[in-house]
Amino acid sequence: MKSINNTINLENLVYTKPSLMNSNITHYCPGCSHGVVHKLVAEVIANMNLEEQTIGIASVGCSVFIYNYIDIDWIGAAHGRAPAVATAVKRLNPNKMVFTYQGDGDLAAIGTAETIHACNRGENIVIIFINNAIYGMTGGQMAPTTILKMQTATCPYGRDISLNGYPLQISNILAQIEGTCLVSREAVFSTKTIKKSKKILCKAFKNAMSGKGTSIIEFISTCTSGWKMSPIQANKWMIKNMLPIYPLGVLKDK
Ligand SMILES: Cc1ncc(C[n+]2csc(CCOP(=O)(O)OP(=O)(O)O)c2C)c(N)n1
Ligand code: SF4
Repeated sequence: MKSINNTINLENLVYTKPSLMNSNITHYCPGCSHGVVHKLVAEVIANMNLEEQTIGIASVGCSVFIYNYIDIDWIGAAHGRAPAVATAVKRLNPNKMVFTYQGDGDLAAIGTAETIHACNRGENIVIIFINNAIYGMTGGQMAPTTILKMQTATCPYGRDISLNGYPLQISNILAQIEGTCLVSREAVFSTKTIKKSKKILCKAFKNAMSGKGTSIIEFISTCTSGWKMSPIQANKWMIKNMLPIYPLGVLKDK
């Protein structure tokens, strides 16, 4: 990293690999949002000089191997249990910055109880929530966040209210809980959204360090393989179909 920076003109620098991202090649599909969010997380931790103080809780789903890419301390949690594990880690290490990184299957299906109760206790942690409206890792099954009429492996005719209920806007529920201090819905499909996401992540990490309560940053994300779309198609589809159900913006900031 240092040798690259030493040989380029820093004034003209528009992109560089975050210092905390190692050279392992990620397993993500082209066009998947996970990689972009990983980069942001790595950048923000380094910018805030929290490299030695951060403990990430990896969950189950496509991002299960996040610990192979970002060089900080990690613990792997069983599917859905990341907020419970984060609770223990933060309580035992109050000076550490503790965050979870979870998909919508992990956070809003099997882990609903852990998520709600960690927020209700106001644990001083950050929850990074990747909502791609599908179970990516296991082959594209319906998630609670799947939008109406969206076709998945387990609702091939499209999500139907009478059979499957409504898409779960779980961040709106979490914003109602007293223990949460920051709940925001973001995305990473453009320079503008990426810059905004970085700022809000920084705020969330500061909250966790100053004991303000639980911060949740939801990223409306693409799953090119699960949706069976090219990266460009997936981003266009997401903007057109997901953002009306999951509008971007701050839901709570106290
Ligand atoms: C207790 C348990 N139940 C089910 C599974 C199978 N499983 C692995 S990943 C996954 C869903 C992943 O979807 P999501 O959390 O949305 O993450 P994504 O892969 O889309 O990033 C499931 C059901 C498991 N590993 N453990
Ligand atoms: S299956 Fe979906 S969520 Fe998983 S890496 Fe591929 S695009 Fe990303």
